[in-house]
Amino acid sequence: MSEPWWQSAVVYQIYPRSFADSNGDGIGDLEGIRRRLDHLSWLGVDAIWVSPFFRSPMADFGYDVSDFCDVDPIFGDLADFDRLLADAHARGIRVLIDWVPNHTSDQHPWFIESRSSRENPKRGWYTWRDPRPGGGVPNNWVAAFTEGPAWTLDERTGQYYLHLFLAEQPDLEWRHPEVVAAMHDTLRFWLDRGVDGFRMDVIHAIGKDPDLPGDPPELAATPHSALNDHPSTHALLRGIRGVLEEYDGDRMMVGEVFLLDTAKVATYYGDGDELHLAFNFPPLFTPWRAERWRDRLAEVVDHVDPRGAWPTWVLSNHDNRRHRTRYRSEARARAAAVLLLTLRGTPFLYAGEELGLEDADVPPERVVDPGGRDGCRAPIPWDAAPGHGWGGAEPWLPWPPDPGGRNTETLRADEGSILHLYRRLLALRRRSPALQRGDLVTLDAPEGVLAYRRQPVDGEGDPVLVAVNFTREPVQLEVGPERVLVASDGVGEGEPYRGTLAPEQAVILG
Ligand code: TEU
Ligand code: CA
Repeated sequence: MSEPWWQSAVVYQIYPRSFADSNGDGIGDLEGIRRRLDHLSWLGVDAIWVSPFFRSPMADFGYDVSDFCDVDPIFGDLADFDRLLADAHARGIRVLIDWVPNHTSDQHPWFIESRSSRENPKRGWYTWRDPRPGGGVPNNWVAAFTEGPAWTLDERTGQYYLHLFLAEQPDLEWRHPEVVAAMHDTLRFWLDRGVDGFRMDVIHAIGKDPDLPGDPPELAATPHSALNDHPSTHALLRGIRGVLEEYDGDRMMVGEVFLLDTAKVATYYGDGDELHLAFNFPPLFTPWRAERWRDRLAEVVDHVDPRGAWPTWVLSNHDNRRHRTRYRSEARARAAAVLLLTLRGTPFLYAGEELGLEDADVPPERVVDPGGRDGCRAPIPWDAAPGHGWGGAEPWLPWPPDPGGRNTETLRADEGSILHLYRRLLALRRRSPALQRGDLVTLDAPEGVLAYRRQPVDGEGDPVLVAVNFTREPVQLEVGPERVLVASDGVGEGEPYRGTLAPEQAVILG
């Protein structure tokens, strides 16, 4: 039996506003993505995940959806989507879209109806509660971004509605069967169009405790979205999985489970009947230290593997500072790329990390995101010319540092660049069954070094050995007669390994 495609795939996240602009309005769009598919083919990614492009008032730049089954005009239209999908598929690139099931926009027709009166048939599609006796919010849950209450009073009907994110993002009430049915239909809409699957936004939050118990006082400053872990979500996920299984062709779902605890994250794979993949975010918040990374690997071995579940790895996304910024040097970003692309599991790249982009320095007057996440959403520079491939208009956010040097065209012309390193890593992964699906065995290594062997599962292909020197010193590491397949700094590739790792160097040996 062949293994599912998403286990060996490398997925590339595209934040559509920031990727490529086709019509010179300074905002990236679907046609812009389509025109840049050659870059992705050349790089060698297997799939793209496109962040939301649905109709939206853009209070949260598309994560506030007012129509799940249409494209926002700023990004194009359904025909543009169909063309993007067809052209991606023609290149063998799968397409995942971003489904936002926890909430809608407050401008979604469902919510407009729901808030119109207490008797409206859609009242129960959202979570409405009376003020507490004597007035005040129903519980102490805190919303993400604002750190204010997760409740907003609707003056007209005298009740509060729940929103774990912005007030413009009311939470759907998944205990209501009509919500389940309507949301399942939004999946079918896109599955019918041919998408290969979904990234599912804050999926762990869709089921809530119907009693809405307050969060413990010591966690009262933590957004409830990072704490919500109610058992009812698991049955909802099995229902969602059932919708995907109505379709052929290995459709998949990867869930954003924003609980910073790998043991909890692992439960969302269910018994092989919930998420196919779950994002595990503790590594994304892990500093550049060998011991800390060893712990992260051990957590996956302890909690994900025993379920027969397949891990994921991610270092950057559209919500957090890029790892190039967090780790503060290109040498580390290169070594981190070797790590990310050689661990056991599905790696997710965030557009621009292959260019070694740092977050943009966004002056206060240009900050537009209520969560302050603008820096990592800076536009991707495509060439060295002043518009960097974005046509005339000033893009919606400032450029990342050094767009004249750090752009796709300039780095493609430089074989020693980080972009070429990513390409070589992807090419090696693609031809190495050990890297794609092999077991991972951690090896003894000197302090500050993480070393592991990737062992082919069924004797298919050769094992490879990976060593990452997290320190600023050269380190001796004896591992027998091996050849350097890839080195993060390019030094010694194709030559026999000499038994020493350079400072902050990572190598793949085989
Ligand atoms: O993010 C959910 C989420 O939990 C994060 O925003 C988290 O609070 C943040 O990373 C803290 O570091 C998802 C989307 O990825 C995000 O862009 C949306 O704003 C949010 O859901 C609401 O839809
Ligand atoms: Ca545009």
